[in-house]
Amino acid sequence: MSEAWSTNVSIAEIGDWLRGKPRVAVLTHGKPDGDAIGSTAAVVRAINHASHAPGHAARAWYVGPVPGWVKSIANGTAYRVVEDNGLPQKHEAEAVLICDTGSRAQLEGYADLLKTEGFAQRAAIVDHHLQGDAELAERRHVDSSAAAACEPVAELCAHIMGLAGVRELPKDVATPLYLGLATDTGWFKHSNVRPRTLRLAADLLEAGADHAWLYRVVEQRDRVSRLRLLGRAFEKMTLHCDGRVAVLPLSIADYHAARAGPGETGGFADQVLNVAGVLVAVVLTEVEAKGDPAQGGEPARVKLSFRSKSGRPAVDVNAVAQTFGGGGHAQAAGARLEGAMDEVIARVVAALTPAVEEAGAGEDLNENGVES
Ligand SMILES: [Mn+2]
Repeated sequence: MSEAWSTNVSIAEIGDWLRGKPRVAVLTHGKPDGDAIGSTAAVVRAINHASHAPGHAARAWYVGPVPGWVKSIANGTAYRVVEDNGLPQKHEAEAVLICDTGSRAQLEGYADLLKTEGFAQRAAIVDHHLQGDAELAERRHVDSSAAAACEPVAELCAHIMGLAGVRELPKDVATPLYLGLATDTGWFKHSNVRPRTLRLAADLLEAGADHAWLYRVVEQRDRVSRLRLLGRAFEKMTLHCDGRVAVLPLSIADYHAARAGPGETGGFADQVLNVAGVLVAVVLTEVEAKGDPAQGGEPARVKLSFRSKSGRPAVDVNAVAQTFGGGGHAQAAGARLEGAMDEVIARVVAALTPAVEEAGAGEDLNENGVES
């Protein structure tokens, strides 16, 4: 019988359990983001501050690619990248704490460790996701109403250090916690922000979290090549469905002209959603053929990245992406299609039109001067 994905221990119980362990390996989902790195770096520091043993009692283990800013955030705190260092040895993983995920698929990079005998008995999870694999760890604290894993992890850090509250945390623990809270809420813009999110942010600021430094180090690190590519995408943007759908095609030639590499389009569609009246943005990227399709190579394709505005009216882009064999979330989804760019655009617009009609007009429609 599989266990339910829900809380079965309190934060205090996880804290007490961790405090008795000489060595703790802290894991998180692959391709770690701000919440993953923030929550793990904070708890590693809290354990090591509380530990009187010489050397580092706790260490984070990341499955990459890790973001370029990880060194600035970790700043001397022990971490290892699995691709470079392998998995923690048995003696290094007497206790395992998993933050910001409880999903086996997201922990694939640690598969050999997860398979070791008695792993679940040595493991605890602190997470905020709606789904997870309960059998991974015997101890679970899952708060799906938390905007970030850093919310329950902040409480855990205070408990491990024996403090009365989050406000008493040292600055080097408060700062990564603030990072997780800020990035998982889009710097406090998304619908997951609750009064308690802002109260925790305030407590972390009182503890000395350096929020302006964080924004600079983590967000203000764009490359000129990426912005030039974004410029080309905006230049070529076409609007459809009375300005409610924006389509941005990028060819291989555009990448060359901007001197940009693949993967530099992250966040483009979100930028387009800043346009008034636009409900859905689609970035279409030409992907070169790999080898001869007749010999098992991949034909040329167009990669689709859909984003839709939250709030009302909203379009479920996951449903649209699924009609192309892709998927994702209601507000962010992707797919891949074969065919020439113009052909693919026509198919995408045709698929989006009924969904957009059903959603209705944006209340701010046409403020951007779209000709109707
Ligand atoms: Mn998270």
